[in-house]
Amino acid sequence: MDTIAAIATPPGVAAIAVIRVSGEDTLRILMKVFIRKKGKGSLPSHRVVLGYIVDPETDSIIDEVLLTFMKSPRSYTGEDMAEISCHGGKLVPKLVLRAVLKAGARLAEPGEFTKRAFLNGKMDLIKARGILEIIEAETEEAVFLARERLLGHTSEKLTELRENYLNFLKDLEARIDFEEDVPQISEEYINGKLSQLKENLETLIKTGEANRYYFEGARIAILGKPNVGKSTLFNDLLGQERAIVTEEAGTTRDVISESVIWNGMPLTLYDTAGVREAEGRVESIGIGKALELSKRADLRLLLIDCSTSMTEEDLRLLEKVEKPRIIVLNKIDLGEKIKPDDIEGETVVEVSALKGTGISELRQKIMEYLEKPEISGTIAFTRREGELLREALKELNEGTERWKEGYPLDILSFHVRKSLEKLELLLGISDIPEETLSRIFSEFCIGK
Ligand SMILES: Nc1nc2c(ncn2[C@@H]2O[C@H](COP(=O)(O)OP(=O)(O)OP(=O)(O)O)[C@@H](O)[C@H]2O)c(=O)[nH]1
Ligand SMILES: [Mg+2]
Repeated sequence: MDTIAAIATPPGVAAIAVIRVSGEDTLRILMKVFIRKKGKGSLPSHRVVLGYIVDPETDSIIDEVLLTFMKSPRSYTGEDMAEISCHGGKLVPKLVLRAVLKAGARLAEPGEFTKRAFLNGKMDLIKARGILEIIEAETEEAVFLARERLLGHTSEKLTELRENYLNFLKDLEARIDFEEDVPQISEEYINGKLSQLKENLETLIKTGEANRYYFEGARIAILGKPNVGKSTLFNDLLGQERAIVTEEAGTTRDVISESVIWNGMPLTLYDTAGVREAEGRVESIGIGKALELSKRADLRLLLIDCSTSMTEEDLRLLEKVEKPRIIVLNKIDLGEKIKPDDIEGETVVEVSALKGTGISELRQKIMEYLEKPEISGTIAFTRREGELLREALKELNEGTERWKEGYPLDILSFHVRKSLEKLELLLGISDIPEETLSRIFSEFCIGK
C-alpha cells in the first residue's frame, strides 16, 4: 500500500506537534527528509532519534525534531511507521508535513491509519471504534467504557459468543450431512443451545444499549400542545433561560436544542413547537419538525396541562407520540383536573414548571430510564452496533420458531448462520464492503 502522512495533533499554538507516516516507503522517505544529529547508519526501530527535517528539494533545514521509527509489524498500523515530533504552532508542522509529502508520501484520509490497522489485523472493528470513542469522550464514564473496548473485553465477549455459534453450527451441519453416521443430537440439546445463544444476545443488547448513551448522548424531546409549558420546563431542566416563554400559544415555532451533562451522561434536550392545527405556514413547518424529532428521540416528555380537562389535541398526542415516554402533568399549582390515575400504564410525573415543583423528581425519572441501574455491565454499543445485534437476535428467533413448527434442520442451520453473519459484521470478521468501511473510518479525524 502507498505511504500516507498527516499531522496527528490539533491545529493551533502548541509546544510540539506530531506528524505520522505509515507505509512501505516510510524508510525511503525518511532518508530524504531526515538528518541525524549524531551517528550514522540505519534508523533503529522503536528508538527516539534527534535530528533535523530538511526540505528534500532545497536541503534547507525546517526544524529540529525527535523521530521514532517503528518497523513493521510492530506498529499501530502494522506497517513501517514513523512519528516525527516537531515544534508546534501554525506553520512548522505544515512545513514538515509538506517535506514528507514532497518526498513521496500522500496525505492520509480521515481515519486511514486506523483503517490500515484494522485491515492488517491489528484490531477488530470493536476496538477501532473504541479508539474513536476514547478520542471523542466528553465524560469520565465514556472514557471508562471506551477503554474497556480498547482493552479487548468487549471483543472477547463477542468472540466467545461466536465460538458458541460455530460449535453449534458444526454439530448441526454434521447431522445434516451425515445423518447416518453421526450420533443423534437430541432435540433437547438443540433447544438448550438455541435458548443459550438467545440469552447471550439479549444480555449483550440490554447492557450495550443501556450504556450507549454515555458515548452517543441521549436525545430527549419535549412535546405537547401549545402553551402547556414546554419552554418553561425546558429552561428549568437546563437551569437557564434559553427558550422564550410567553402566555401566547404558538410561541415556539422551531426546534431549539441545548446540551447538558447529568450524572456523567451527555444529554441533548429539545424544545419543540406546540402541536395543533397550525395557524400559519411557519408554525406548521415547526410542528412537522417536532413530530419528526419525536421519532428520533431516545426519550420523550409529553406535557399535558392538568389545570384544565384533557382536550382533543392531548388525546391525539397521547396516541401519536412514540414510546418510551414520560407523561408530565404540568401546572399543578393551578389545581389538578387531570390526575395521574387518569392515565394508565404510563410513567407519570406531576410538576409545576413555573414554580419549579417536581422538577428534581422528573430528572430522577429521566435518569432512571436512561441509566437502567439494574444493569451494571461495562459493555457499550453504538446505535448501529446495537442494530446488528438485534438483527442477529431476530434471525435466531425466526430459526427457532420454524424449528419448533417442524421445519427440517437445514432451515434452522440457515438462520443460525445468518444470525452469526450479523455478529461477524459487528466484529469486522466477515467481508465488509469497502464503502461501509470507508464510512466507518471517515468519522475519524485526519491523522487517526
Ligand atoms: N401557572 C403556571 N403557569 C405555567 C406553568 N408552566 C408554564 N406556565 C405558563 O404558561 C404559559 C406558556 O408557557 P410556555 O413555556 O411558553 O409554553 P409552551 O408549551 O412552550 O408554548 P408554545 O411554545 O406556544 O407551544 C406561560 O405564560 C408560562 O408562564 C406552570 O407550571 N404553572
Ligand atoms: Mg414554547
